[in-house]
Amino acid sequence: MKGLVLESHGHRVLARILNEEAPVVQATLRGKIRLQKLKSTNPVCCGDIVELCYNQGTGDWTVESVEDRRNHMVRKATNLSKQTHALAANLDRVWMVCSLFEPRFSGGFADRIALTAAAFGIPCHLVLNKSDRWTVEDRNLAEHWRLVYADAGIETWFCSALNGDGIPELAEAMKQGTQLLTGYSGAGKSSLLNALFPGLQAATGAISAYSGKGTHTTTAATLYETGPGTAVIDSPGIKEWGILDLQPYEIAYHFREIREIAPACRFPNCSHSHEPSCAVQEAVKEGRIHSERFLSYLSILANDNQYN
Ligand SMILES: Nc1nc2c(ncn2[C@@H]2O[C@H](COP(=O)(O)OP(=O)(O)OP(=O)(O)O)[C@@H](O)[C@H]2O)c(=O)[nH]1
Ligand SMILES: [Mg+2]
Ligand SMILES: [Zn+2]
Repeated sequence: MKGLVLESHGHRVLARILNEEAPVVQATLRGKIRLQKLKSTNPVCCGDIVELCYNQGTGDWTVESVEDRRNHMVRKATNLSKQTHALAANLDRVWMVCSLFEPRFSGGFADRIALTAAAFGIPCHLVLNKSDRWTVEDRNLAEHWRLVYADAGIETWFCSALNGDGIPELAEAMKQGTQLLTGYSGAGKSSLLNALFPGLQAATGAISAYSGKGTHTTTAATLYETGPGTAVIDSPGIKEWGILDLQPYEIAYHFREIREIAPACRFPNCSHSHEPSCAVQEAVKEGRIHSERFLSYLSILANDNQYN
């Protein structure tokens, strides 16, 4: 029997049996699946389609195999870590849910998520939540980021889970396929899902007044089916997004602004970090490439060199 994984907890998953009026079942992974995917902290993740088997004798369900994924979002637990962690599989879009403050927006963090989505061929959007708290200057800052990401080929949405601004538009955009919400803890992913899909009851948490950082309220990625063939995945907040091993040219390729200008560099294998007659560096100086994105690129490049 085929099942859709709704939650994954290491070697146990929660899955819904497909094409049947069956309830959700808990199933344990067969040892061979664990061995096949040793490098991953979670061999099966939400959004996976699995083959389930019911054991008459024990009354237990097991996951026999995992179908090949169309795509997935995978990161390293930290930059130093060798192990990978799969957030979710078989996605139609990734939403980077951020706020300007509490937690503070970080272009470097968003760019790492965007790079990963691009590397797996998944369209990615930016959401700036908590617009109810913006002053005029804050809104200008939000508009600035919107321009930066428009040049990167990433659409930005402003919204507030609190007062409902921008929610109908977002709800409409999420009515197709499977959507993953990811980002820092406390940015409002779960609140947003509750505002977008009333009745969902995703758990939310208050920001700790002491640290200004969110408390980790969502503990496991959870897939919620929102209609026939449509789903949203809430995921636990992330502190650091470790990029998988990508070659320098792949990193440059997935920064759209860099990809467009790179053919004008003198050296075909230019890394745009130190080479003479680099068209990308020139474009940054002239403001045709936003310096925020270029700095992200350089920092990702430097990390990678460290580990290769
Ligand atoms: N002012 C304001 N506060 C919000 C908004 N959305 C969420 N919050 C608050 O931000 C805090 C964190 O919200 P969550 O929805 O739990 O954040 P999360 O991104 O799911 O966090 P994790 O599950 O830890 O990753 C809560 O106190 C929410 O009430 C918003 O649009 N405006
Ligand atoms: Mg949450
Ligand atoms: Zn160059």
